[in-house]
Amino acid sequence: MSTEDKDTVQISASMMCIDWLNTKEQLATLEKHNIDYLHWDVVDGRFAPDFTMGSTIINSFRANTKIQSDYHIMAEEPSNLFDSFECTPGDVFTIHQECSRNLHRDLVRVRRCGFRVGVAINPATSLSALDYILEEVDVVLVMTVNPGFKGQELVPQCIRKVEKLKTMIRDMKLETKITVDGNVSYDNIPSMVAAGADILVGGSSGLFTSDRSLEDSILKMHDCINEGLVQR
Ligand code: S6P
Ligand code: MG
Repeated sequence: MSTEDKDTVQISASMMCIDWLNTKEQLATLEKHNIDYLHWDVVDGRFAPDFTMGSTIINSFRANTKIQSDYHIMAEEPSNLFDSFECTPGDVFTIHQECSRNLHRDLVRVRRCGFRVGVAINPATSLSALDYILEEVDVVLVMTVNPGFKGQELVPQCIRKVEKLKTMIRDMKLETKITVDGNVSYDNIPSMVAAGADILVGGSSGLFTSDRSLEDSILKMHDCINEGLVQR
């Protein structure tokens, strides 16, 4: 895909999958190829197992790049964390529908912090959970694996969910973007894009792969995106 078309489908680099011993070099490659977002998975060890990154690590990257941030907060009662993360215009801040006691109130607060507002839903969560909230959000993040870890297998019925969500968004004449997160692999990208994904989270199966350079992986992802776009 040429850089002129890159707005059609964007790439968000999952930073928990970066090569931690070569972060400076990898960040430069992401910038050189105009990667759209850095995807920050924040896990609290309660909503999802394991722990990932906190604001100290994230802010040290942010201070060294112009790439926008795409925060993915996998934490119970996310409102406790709203003030912990820095924001520049265009950054996306996504919280889970399953984690928030009062989703509407939390989304209003996220917007007031200056972020573009995102809601994430787990594989087992129905789209009906978005019925009275969709018009308030800029991005819906459809989890295509269960939250917590890299390197998991796609939950295949989530592709059907993306397709249905795209139809809902079109019918409601909204501008809401759809992010897919989890096992965004070369095999899965074409069907994810064909179903309507606008932002792909590149992790260990598409972007930070063990058998290709980062540069090659980016080019391969663009090829797969193009394959999906022709199927739309
Ligand atoms: C999972 C997290 C994701 C992963 C990413 C892994 O909890 O939200 O952002 O880091 O999806 O990618 P992959 O290709 O290893 O599944
Ligand atoms: Mg994520």
